[in-house]
Amino acid sequence: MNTRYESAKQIYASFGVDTDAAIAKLKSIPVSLHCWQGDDVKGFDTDPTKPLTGGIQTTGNYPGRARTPEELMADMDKVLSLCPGAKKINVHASYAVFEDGEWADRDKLEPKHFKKWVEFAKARGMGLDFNPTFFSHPKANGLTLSHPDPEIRNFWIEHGKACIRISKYFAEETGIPCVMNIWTGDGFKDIPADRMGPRMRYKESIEAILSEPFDFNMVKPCVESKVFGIGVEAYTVGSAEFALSIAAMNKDKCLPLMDNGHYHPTEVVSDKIPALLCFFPEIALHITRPIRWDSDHVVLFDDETKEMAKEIVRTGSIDRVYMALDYFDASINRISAWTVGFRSWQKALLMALCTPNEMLAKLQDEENFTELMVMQEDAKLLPFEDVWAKYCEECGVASGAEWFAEVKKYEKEVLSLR
Ligand code: RNT
Ligand code: ZN
Repeated sequence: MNTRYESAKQIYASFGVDTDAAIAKLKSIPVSLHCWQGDDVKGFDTDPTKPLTGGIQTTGNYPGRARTPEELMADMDKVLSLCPGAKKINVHASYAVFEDGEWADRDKLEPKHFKKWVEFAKARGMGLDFNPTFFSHPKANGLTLSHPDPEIRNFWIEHGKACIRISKYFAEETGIPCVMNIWTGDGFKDIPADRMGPRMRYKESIEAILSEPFDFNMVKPCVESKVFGIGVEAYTVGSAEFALSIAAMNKDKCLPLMDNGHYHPTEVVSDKIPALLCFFPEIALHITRPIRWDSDHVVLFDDETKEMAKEIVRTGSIDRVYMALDYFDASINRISAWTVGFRSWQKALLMALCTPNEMLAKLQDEENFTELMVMQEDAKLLPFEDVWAKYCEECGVASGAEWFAEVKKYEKEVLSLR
């Protein structure tokens, strides 16, 4: 194995790539693991038999879904043990852990309801990210932060503010900045009579949430855009232009978040990353795999995933991009779904770090497009597997599919008993 790595290292060196440095760098890049793959985005604060709302949908009914915080955290631990690299945990507000029969509505959530998550993250030396939950709730019927009824709007503004306070608590407890993402499925199924009204109300609501005091070095509020959702096909309040503009106009307290499932199918987020980095000091990403629409399939090591990682690395922006996974597949073993997605993004980052970016950019600047094509194709066959194997070995995880044996064992011993 080490001989294979030594030989690969030499081949990469001849392209000007330092694989030892690539491996060391990747170990320092935190990637946020979303808690919601483990339980089909159900959370713990509402009736789990009620459907998911907000225009998103999990499909499939593979057995073994996590039903309690304990089950979900145990499942996440299994995933963490199978994945290389630095991790953060991404929690939704609907995953509040209530104790002793206590319950609080979304506008009344407090840091104490997330103590268990802080303990979980701290014990594993990880940071936490957070998301207010503007869906799957009786007051989330079509519109939330953009609702014409001030009472409903205020309820959700109070939820957003509560979530800023919880994000502060996460950052203070872990010492690691907390990315807090605002996404709503607000929109209409059919042709609206007023497109601007809801957007003006959404804008004012987001600004009201951001008026809650926080330190922008430690809490990173984001606004995530979307093109459309299920049952919300005609109009989305938080469109791309809306979300980008609100982030641009509130640059001292908010970042844009791009989810690569949230654009028209021929648009690519890999191209949008360097566009935003020309203007925003920091941006955030939701990494997913859309098939024909925002289907939230498991992230794979596919071309667009690689291209997104490349843009982050070759623009020198690793420290400017907050990366989080966002998908939910209920049709296969959920631990495996989580693990494949996390490992795929790790592979994409490592491959990007092992790409002869400087050499290729030089060819482009010299307008040597013929050689650029030849070298880009050549670089695809570099002995990446050997570098990946070395990285996994150093991180103490399997490099190949041997990890799946662990998942099968866990399914037999734990998941199948649920
Ligand atoms: C939905 C958005 C959003 C959610 C999570 C659960 O289309 O992508 O980010 O997936 O908040
Ligand atoms: Zn998303």
